[in-house]
This record gives sequence, structure tokens and C-alpha cells, in this order.
Amino acid sequence: MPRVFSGIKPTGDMHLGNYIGAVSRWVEDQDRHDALFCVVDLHALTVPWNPAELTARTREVATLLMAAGLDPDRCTLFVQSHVPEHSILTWLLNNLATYGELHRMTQFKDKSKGQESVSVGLFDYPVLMASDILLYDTDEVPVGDDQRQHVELTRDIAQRFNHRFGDTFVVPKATFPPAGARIMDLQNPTAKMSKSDVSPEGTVLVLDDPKVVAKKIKRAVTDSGSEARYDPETKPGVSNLLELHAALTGGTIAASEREFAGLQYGALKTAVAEVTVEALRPVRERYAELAADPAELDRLLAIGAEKARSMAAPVLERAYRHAGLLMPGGASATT
Ligand code: ATP
Ligand code: LTN
Repeated sequence: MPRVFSGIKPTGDMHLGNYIGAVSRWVEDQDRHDALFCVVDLHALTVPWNPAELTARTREVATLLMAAGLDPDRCTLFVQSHVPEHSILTWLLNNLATYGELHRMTQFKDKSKGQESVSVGLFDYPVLMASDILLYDTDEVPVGDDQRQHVELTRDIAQRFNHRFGDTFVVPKATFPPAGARIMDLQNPTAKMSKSDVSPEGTVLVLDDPKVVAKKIKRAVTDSGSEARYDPETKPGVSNLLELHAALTGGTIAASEREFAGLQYGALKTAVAEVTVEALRPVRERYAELAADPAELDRLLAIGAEKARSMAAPVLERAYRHAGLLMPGGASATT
């Protein structure tokens, strides 16, 4: 079975973009793939954080992943910092990635723009992500569109390493949903819906009350004209709603466009509100049950970390050996 790996940061409340672009597909991937999913808490350190909040959010995101349908018996679910190999491999790969490459990353440019002080961690973020992926001989990385460039960089680093030191890493590829790879903010549909940018009215949270979900969607900014046509350039608001509709009904954008052809925007909003509320309802209900037992969550995450570590350790050792680092006891690439 092909290996799948993906991650989510505990930087804020999980939103509809995370759910459609990533998490709902992970749930399907569990049965078609040998799958690992990770709460990437070390990545959350690349922007200022509050320690108590980070701890709480790490548990919350892990619980939400299970509430959405990830089953620790069918996939490996763990917290990144529980597997030290991620940080260790990052140091090795730091020496294969270049300053120029990291400087070109659009996520770095966006997140560093206007900041008085930019941490080395924020700059190095994509190398830690490459380590996450390469440590598990990953074939596929299910992500939203904003991660395309990071997975490309991961491929470049893997190929470079393999070229210099012999076959070591599997070269992974990113996969994207057919609709909903980039869900936009409902109040500002030219910006991505995001966890850490504050836009409470434009961001539908997975744990929002159904009434709040419906209200946010009904108040979504639409475009001039009244035709429900998919054209992200000139009709970003309506296109986003059509994309949400297609993603949540499992249909194509063209089919959603046909369904609302000739109707007012209001009909589209009502339908999107309905399918969104129904998609999130079971997640919200299950979350309430699971959150009542944090000790069980910690137990499951400990098992996940142990499973992940048993896969990561031999890959790290392979990379160390191929790079010529002397192994304890004297073994090296040439012995
Ligand atoms: P932050 O705002 O803190 O950068 P984020 O909301 O972008 O966070 P992540 O934890 O970085 O979320 O991402 C988890 C997954 O969700 C990734 O695969 C990412 O590509 C996907 N994702 C994030 N936002 C969207 C979106 N608006 N539409 C579709 N997929 C998204
Ligand atoms: N960089 C991603 C989160 C992330 C990830 C990963 C995704 C960290 N490590 C490995 C896929 C595979 C983000 O900002 N959404």
C-alpha cells in the first residue's frame, strides 16, 4: 500500500478550509493507504506562541482529527515533538537546502511581511516539513494548494540527497482535492481562509455552532451581478461558494454551476449553508464525546508516537549512514 503522510498545525481553531483541503481526505486515505497523520506542534513554534495555549490546542486538534474520523487503529496519529527524529533529520537536511530556495517560499514571504523580527525557525519551516515527509518513505502528501511549493521543495531536497549520497529517500508527491484545494475567507474572498489570520466572520470553524455556521455563510461577501458563475478572477466570492458546494457534495464545480444557473445568490448560500452544517454536525458531536476523556487521548497519542518512531528511526539511520556520519560502534556508509 502506498504510504501517506500529512500534518496540521495547532496554531488556532480548525476551519472549513483545513477540513475540506486536508482532513476529510485523510479520513478516506486511512483505508486506501498506509497512513500517518501528525499534529505538527514544532511548526507552531515558528510564530509567537503561548505555552499553555499550545498544549491545549495540540490536544484539541488531535481530538478533532479523531472526531472527523481518523481512527488510531487504522492510521498512525501522533504529535510531531514526540518523535525527536523530525528535529534531528532537519539538521542534516538544512545542509542540502539553500538560502535562496527558502527565501523564495511564498508562505515565508507572507508570514514574515511587516514583522519587526523574523525567527530562523520561520525561515527554516519548510526543511522541518521535508523531514516530516521524508522520514516515513512517504509516497503521497494530501494537502491544500498553499502547500504545493513546500512539497516541491521536499522533492528537490530528496532528489539532491539521493544524487549526492545514493538512493536514500522516497521522492513524494503532493495530492490535492478535486474541489476545495484553496477555500477562501468568506469576508475577503481573495485571501485564503486561515487559522491564524484573524477574520472571525470570514472563517467557518469546524466547532462553530450550526447557527453560526449558517449565519457566516449567508453573510458571505458576493460579487456584483447575480449570476452564479465560476470565475475566481472576476467573481471570487461566488466562485468560493460554488467550490464549497462542489467539495461538500462530492460533485464537480461544473455540476454545482449548472445546479444554480439562473438562480439568485441567495439560493446558493442557503444550499452551501445546509451542506456545511450537515458535514460538520457529526464532527462537532463526536468532539464533545472525545474531549471528555483527555487521558484516553494521551494514551492513544503515546501509542501513535511509538509506532511512528519505529518507522522513522531506521530511515534517519539510513540517511546518517549514507551521509557518512560515523555510526555508534563504528559502522559507516562504507562498512
Ligand atoms: P495558519 O493560518 O496557522 O498558517 P492554516 O489554516 O493554513 O494555518 P495548517 O495547519 O497550516 O492550516 O494546514 C493544515 C492543512 O490544511 C494543510 O494541508 C493546508 O494546505 C490545508 N489548508 C489550510 N488552509 C486551507 C484552505 N483555506 N483551503 C484548503 N486547504 C487549506
Ligand atoms: N506546512 C504545513 C503543515 C505541515 C505538513 C507537514 C503538511 C507540516 N509538516 C508534512 C504535510 C506534510 C502547513 O503549513 N499547512
